[in-house]
Amino acid sequence: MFDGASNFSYATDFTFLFTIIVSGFFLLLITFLMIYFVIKYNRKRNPVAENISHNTTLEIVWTVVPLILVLTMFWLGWRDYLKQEAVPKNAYAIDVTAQMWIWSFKYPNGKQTDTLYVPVETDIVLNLKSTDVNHAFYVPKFRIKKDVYPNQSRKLWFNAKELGSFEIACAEYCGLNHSYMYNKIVVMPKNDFYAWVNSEYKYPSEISLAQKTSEAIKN
Ligand SMILES: [Cu+2]
Repeated sequence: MFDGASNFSYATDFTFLFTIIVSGFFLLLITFLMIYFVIKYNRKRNPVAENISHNTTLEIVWTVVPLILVLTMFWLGWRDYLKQEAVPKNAYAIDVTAQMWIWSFKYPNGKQTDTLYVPVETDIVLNLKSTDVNHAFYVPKFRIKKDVYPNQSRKLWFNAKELGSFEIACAEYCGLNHSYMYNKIVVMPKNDFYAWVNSEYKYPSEISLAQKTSEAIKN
């Protein structure tokens, strides 16, 4: 948690943590109260049942407090959803095609690869398309995921904050070799990316990429 590598990761992790803390707190509280009441009001100690009608203060508290908490969860999710849907106008566009069972990526100049390369600290928009069934483009480390449908183009944007290589998965079971759709997204220094994308090479040299990435991290 809080080790994501995109502009969305912190907010997503925060929402997740908030939800877990609230849920954990109430799990403990309710379990504790349940056990406490079972012991306190057991038959040996209270042979005659009591008829308790109501307690207005308590009822207001247990209505208003959870209401505020769940509305906060909703608001956190909604706020981040809106940000994720608002694609920046001049984002760098890459076409992503999903098919059984491979991803392919096409850059604005027509270059095509089966690993996704992106420049660091740049708004990137992916135009997601499928040629056959439903898939889902998922980058766990970036906390982004979107379903990819046939006959529909959907947009997913992000800004990578860390250099390196991260996993892409298909998160929608799409057939026998669904697991083949594990892939990599490589975040490169900006200059290297543009030099590579405009070159004739299909793949950046792994060695120079690793060197430059480690140099960039040092600086
Ligand atoms: Cu798939």
